[in-house]
Amino acid sequence: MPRTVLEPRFQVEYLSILDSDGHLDASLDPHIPPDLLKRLYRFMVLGRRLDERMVRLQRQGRIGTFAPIKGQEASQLGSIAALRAQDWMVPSFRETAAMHWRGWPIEKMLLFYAGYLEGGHPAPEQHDLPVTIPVATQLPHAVGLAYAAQYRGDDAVVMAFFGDGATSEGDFHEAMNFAGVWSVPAVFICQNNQWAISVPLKKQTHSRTLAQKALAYGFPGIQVDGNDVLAVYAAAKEAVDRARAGDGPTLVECVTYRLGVHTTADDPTKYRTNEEVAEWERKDPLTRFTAYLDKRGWLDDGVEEAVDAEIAAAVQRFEAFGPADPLVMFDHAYADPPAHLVAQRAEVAARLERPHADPESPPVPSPPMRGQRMSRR
Ligand SMILES: Cc1ncc(C[n+]2csc(CCOP(=O)(O)OP(=O)(O)O)c2C)c(N)n1
Ligand SMILES: [Mg+2]
Repeated sequence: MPRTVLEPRFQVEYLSILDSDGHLDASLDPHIPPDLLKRLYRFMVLGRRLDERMVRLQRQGRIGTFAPIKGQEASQLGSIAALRAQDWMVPSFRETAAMHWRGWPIEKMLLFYAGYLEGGHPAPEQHDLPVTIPVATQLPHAVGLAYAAQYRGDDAVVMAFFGDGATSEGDFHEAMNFAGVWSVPAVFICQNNQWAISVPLKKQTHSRTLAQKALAYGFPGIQVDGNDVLAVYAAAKEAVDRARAGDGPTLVECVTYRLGVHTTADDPTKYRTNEEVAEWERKDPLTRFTAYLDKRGWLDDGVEEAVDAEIAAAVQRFEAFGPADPLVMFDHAYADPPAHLVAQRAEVAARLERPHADPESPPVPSPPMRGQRMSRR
């Protein structure tokens, strides 16, 4: 049966500039100024060291569950470095290094993971959304922000982060569809770290790449070596420039690997092999970038010591913050809280007032009338 070829030109490109030994493909050199390279390096080292410190803080019970970034420093920082301050960052839940680049103080991120409401507030002048735990729900928000920027004529690009697992969610596809239809100034950074908790990539999709999913929505997708900070930066910069010029969205798939646990509540030895991890450790983004900078003579002394001191000072500020107010957990989810939550809040408030009262006979407040607002302590 004769058929007509409608679209013969679909293609998905792959970009890699720095190999695992830190050798540069000179024909692809994006000529990033040394000052920016040094800044990227400092933030990559800080991202790695902060991650290690946060795991220890969690194990000591000083912060709660969090998602480490080890192995994904180049994906996060190479991409976020392409944004300007007036642009918008929309994170998922694994972007500590990128958030720090955007100006989130370390102590504020620690407060978030210790359960403080204050840890989730971007500074008033900051164009960032807070951490989003529900997978992929931030993507329609990102497209809404980009649509608003386009509508108002703001000179702003929106960069949204998500994982390989998020591409299985309806929110991802709805966001991509509207991004394409409205041709919004958005850049989608998919950190394909090969795993969605214990579910491997091959169980998420039968597509050859995640980048190609953009083609179905009518805009370009590119796959990059996500452990090569130069390649990530080059691809993200091109995508941001495209968006800023009014040429619409791009999906950038960063092929990387989560070297650590999914969260501090996870044990990856239950579902993946040591050989697999060792293979990706040889492609560590930090080792190869260090080797490259060393070859160029751009490796400054004392970076590790300086970032460790910065982290230690931030941990001290975090610990001096004073106890969190447990009643805050009842705020903000509902404008009109249901009766059982109002009763629970009153019970917690009473226990806080009389911490030594007999726990067997808690005061049982009568449920308030519907519509009654809860006030903070
Ligand atoms: C809507 C929703 N479903 C399930 C979860 C539980 N969950 C948290 S992270 C995660 C996997 C996400 O995988 P991926 O998108 O690849 O991101 P990664 O964790 O690898 O960074 C799941 C299923 C959730 N947070 N939200
Ligand atoms: Mg993943």
